Amino acid sequence: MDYKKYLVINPEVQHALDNNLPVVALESTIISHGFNYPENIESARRCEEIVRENGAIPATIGIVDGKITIGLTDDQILEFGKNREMPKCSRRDVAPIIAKGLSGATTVATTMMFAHMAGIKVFATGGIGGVHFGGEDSLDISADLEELAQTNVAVVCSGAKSILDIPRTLEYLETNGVTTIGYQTDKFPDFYTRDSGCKVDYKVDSTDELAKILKVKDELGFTNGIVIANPIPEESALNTDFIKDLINKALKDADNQGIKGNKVTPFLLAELCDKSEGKSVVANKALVWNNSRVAALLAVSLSKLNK
Ligand code: PSU
Ligand code: MN
Repeated sequence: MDYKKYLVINPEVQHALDNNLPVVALESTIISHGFNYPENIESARRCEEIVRENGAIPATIGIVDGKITIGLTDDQILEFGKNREMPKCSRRDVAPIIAKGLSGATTVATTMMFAHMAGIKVFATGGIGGVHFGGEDSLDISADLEELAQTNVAVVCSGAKSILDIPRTLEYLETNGVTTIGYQTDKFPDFYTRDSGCKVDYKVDSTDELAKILKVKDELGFTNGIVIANPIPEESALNTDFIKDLINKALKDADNQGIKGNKVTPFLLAELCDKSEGKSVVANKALVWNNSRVAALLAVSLSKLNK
C-alpha cells in the first residue's frame, strides 16, 4: 500500500508519534457541518487547547488540496469553519476527492481511517453516527459503524446522537465485535443526555484501566475499533423530554422535506440548534470538550503503559 505519499503530518504530531508521546485525533466534519461559524472555530480551538492542558498533542484531521492532513494549522481550521461548501467526506468519497486535489471534512469514519494510517490510537468526537430511525427499511446506517468494525482506533464520544435508533446501533456494533465501554458509567449516553436507556458492555473508572483493555485488544491482534462512551457533564445535560420533543419534530421535518443521505445528520443538528435557541449547541460544545479531556488522559495512560 502506498498511502504515505498522500499523508501530510504536522511536524509536532510526527515528533510525538516517533517518541511515544500522547496524541489525540480530532475530526473536521464537526467543524464544517456540526456547528455554525464562528462557534465551530471556538469549539475546534478549545478542543485542541483542552487536549494540550491534559498532556497530549492534538491532531485535527481533514483533506486539504488532495492531501490527508494530520494536524491542521489554525489557518486551515479557519478555512474548514468558514467555507460552508466544504464537502463532507466519508470512506466512499476519499479517493475521488484526493484524485481531484480537492479538500474535504472528515467524519468519524474517515478520521478513524486517517488516524490509523498516521499511527494515532485515540480520537475524540461528539457522537458517532449510527442506525437512523427507519434504517431497517432505508438502510441509512452510518459508515462510522463499519469503520468501527474494521479500524483499530479508540473513539471517545458521548455515545450516539439521540436522533438515532440507539438499540439498533448497539446491535450493529455487537454483531461487528465492537465493545462499548462506559467511562465512569454503566449507561450508554445519548449525546445531549447521560442515559439512553441502554447499557454499555463494560464500565471503567479510570483511563489507566481503559489503556489496559486497549493493550490486550492490540496484543490479541484484534483490528477493530472500540467505543469509549463518556457522558455529557451533568450540569450541561439537556432535559430529556425537552430534547426528545424537538428531535421528533426535526425528524418529521426532515421526512417532509425529503432530506436524505449524508444531509440528514447536519440537517437535524441545525434544526435542533434553531428550535432549542442554541441550547443544543451549548450542550454539544460541553460534551465534545469533555471528550477531548478524557481522550487526552487516555492517550497519556496508553503512552505510560507502552514505555
Ligand atoms: N458529532 C458531533 N457533530 C457532528 C458529527 C459528530 O458532535 O457533526 C458528525 C461526525 O462527523 C459523524 C457524522 O461521523 O456526524 C455522521 O454522519 P452520518 O450520519 O451521515 O454518517
Ligand atoms: Mn447516513
